[in-house]
Amino acid sequence: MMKEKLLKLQAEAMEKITSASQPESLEAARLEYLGKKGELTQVLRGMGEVAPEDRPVMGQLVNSVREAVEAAIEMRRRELSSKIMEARLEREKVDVTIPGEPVVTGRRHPLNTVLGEMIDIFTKMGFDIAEGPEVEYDYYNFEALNIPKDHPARDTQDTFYFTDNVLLRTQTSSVQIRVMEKQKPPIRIVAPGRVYRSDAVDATHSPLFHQMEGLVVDKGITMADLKGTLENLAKMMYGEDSVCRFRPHHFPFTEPSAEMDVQCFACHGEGCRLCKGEGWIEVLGAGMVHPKVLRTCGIDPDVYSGFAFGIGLERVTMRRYNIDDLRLLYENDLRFLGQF
Ligand code: 2NL
Repeated sequence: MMKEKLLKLQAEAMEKITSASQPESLEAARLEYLGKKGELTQVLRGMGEVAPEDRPVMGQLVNSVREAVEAAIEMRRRELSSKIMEARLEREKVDVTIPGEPVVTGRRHPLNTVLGEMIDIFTKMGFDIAEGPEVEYDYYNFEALNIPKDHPARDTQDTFYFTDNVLLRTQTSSVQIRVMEKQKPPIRIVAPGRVYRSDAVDATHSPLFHQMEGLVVDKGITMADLKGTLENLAKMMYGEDSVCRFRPHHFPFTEPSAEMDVQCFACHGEGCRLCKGEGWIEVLGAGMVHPKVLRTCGIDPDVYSGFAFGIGLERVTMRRYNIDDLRLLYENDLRFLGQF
């Protein structure tokens, strides 16, 4: 009687265990048979009613049923947890071989790259960066720079005027005049920025372009300081082995004035397409600040002297990246800008 009951319980338990599809239903089955109030536990409690001579056999039977049920539960537990793991692995599967989506990133504009490099070079040489207004008084743009009323640079053909006295700056010298007005020497500044000239647009002209001017004023500044500083600039920009030359020139605001060339890095002075057969490439204009300019700014030219220079950023950029048309720098065509 009891044996039959036990075997029936075992069959029932096995059925529930193998059909349990969740850890929760498996645990419910375990409690149902092996828990404190479980069916098998009850049978074990009832052993007292079994005749003493039958107890060893029945005891063994109860134990073997319990062990079989426990073993089945353990097996099913493992099956379920590996099923759960498999399902999870499937769900969280990542195919690391799928090619990545290209990320479209912005780029620095080539003019800005060149500007950044030049600011870096001058900062390392001890220069400060100075800025000033693009809408400027005639006085700061021309008058203070020893450019008289009848000078061709003041021709309305070249300059955008708002009124007789207010204009768009044609060079960033105006920034440097403002600094000299306010600050006592020593002065060591570069003034980068937008400048404007009333030019028709073509491959080499634009009404808006960018310039970087530099100014050094102190006691005992000579042409040797000018040459040393600008040769250093050329070496930092074009390489340690670049060769420079200075040619006499004329600017109203410097005396003496010069232009600096670097030897063509494509042909090393032989003459080629890049340098248009010259062997040299013009890089900048410079000179010793005119005594009249210093005096106008309240600096005594008998005590102080200085040098100044101006560099066109577009020219440097076009040379650097082999760009043959200035307009490409302003059109913001992403097919062009994406190349740098
Ligand atoms: C050029 C030449 C130059 C200066 C700019 C300057 C500024 C002050 C006083 C004296 Cl406040 N000079 N600037 C001097 C020489 C040349 O630029 O070819 N620019 C594109």
